[in-house]
Amino acid sequence: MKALFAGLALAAMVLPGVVANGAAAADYKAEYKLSTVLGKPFPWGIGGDRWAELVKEKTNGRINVKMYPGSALVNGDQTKEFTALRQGVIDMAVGSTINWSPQVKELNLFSLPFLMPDHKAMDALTQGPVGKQLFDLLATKDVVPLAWGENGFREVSNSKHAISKPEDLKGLKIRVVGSPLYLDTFTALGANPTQMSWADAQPALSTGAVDGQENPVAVFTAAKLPTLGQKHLTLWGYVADPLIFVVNKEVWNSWSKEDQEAVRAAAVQAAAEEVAIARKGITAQDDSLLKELAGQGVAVVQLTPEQQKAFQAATRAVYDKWAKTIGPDLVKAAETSVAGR
Ligand code: X2X
Repeated sequence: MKALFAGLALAAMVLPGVVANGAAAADYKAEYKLSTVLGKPFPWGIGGDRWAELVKEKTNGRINVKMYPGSALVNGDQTKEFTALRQGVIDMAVGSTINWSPQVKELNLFSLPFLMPDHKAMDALTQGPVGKQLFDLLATKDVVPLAWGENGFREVSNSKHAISKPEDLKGLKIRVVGSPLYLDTFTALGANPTQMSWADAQPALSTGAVDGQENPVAVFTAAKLPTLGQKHLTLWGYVADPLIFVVNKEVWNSWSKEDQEAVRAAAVQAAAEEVAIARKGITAQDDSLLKELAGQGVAVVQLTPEQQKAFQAATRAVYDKWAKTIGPDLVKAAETSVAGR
């Protein structure tokens, strides 16, 4: 009996990854750093937090995740997140396809103007062959993608006047995120786009250094952008950014099979919950968030299909140019998935 016990103790010492009585293996980190751009109460932050909570629960505390919102692990520069993730500076992330697009050009797919007409189209991409192809691609880049979440359809707002046709954007200074595709789109629409991080966007809006921005309604409200002078909001649904739940590959490989599956299940569950939260209040069935905005003095313009076509026509050349960069086959596959939704 004594000898058997000693033998087991020895095995636990010399075999990394052997877990005795559910205790963490010796090579597990005390804390895993999870990066997000937005924290709570944004849907994105709620999703990241929920993932951390579920991981702890499902691994019986063996994996302890701490969320770092505000792109804090990359000093607020959200376009550096993917590189930091590959390098292992970040262990895990819930990241927007837009912020990773500078490093993974295929992720620009979701930023093609008017590719996705509705949430169903988004689901057709993320939950279908296109989503699988993108996950396979990411898996070659030192990360393990686990689930698709959602930031949402990005609606344009500004402090000056209502936007219902492309000419209304003429000369407006619009803050855009860090993929050059957005510079092309807003330039094509006659606006004056300027790239900056989310951290810099809010002061720029409040001082009037920029006139407008584009972000999902859930972000617009949670960030209280109407209090920063953003009183005109146009629902044009030109692009939407999904979120991706990922783990750095080396970190992933350091975990037991059982813990890997627990982290995956936690991601799938947290992502599904997060998507539902991201869509709350902005659909035909439930437009409570839009009503709330009207109550805050925001003039909301909902484009008619005819009006939307004018924006689509004005950005068609941008679509065609970027389809080549993204990969014509991938774009074709996406168009087919959207058409068949
Ligand atoms: O910076 C933005 O606009 C945000 C928060 O939506 C992203 O990170 C893509």
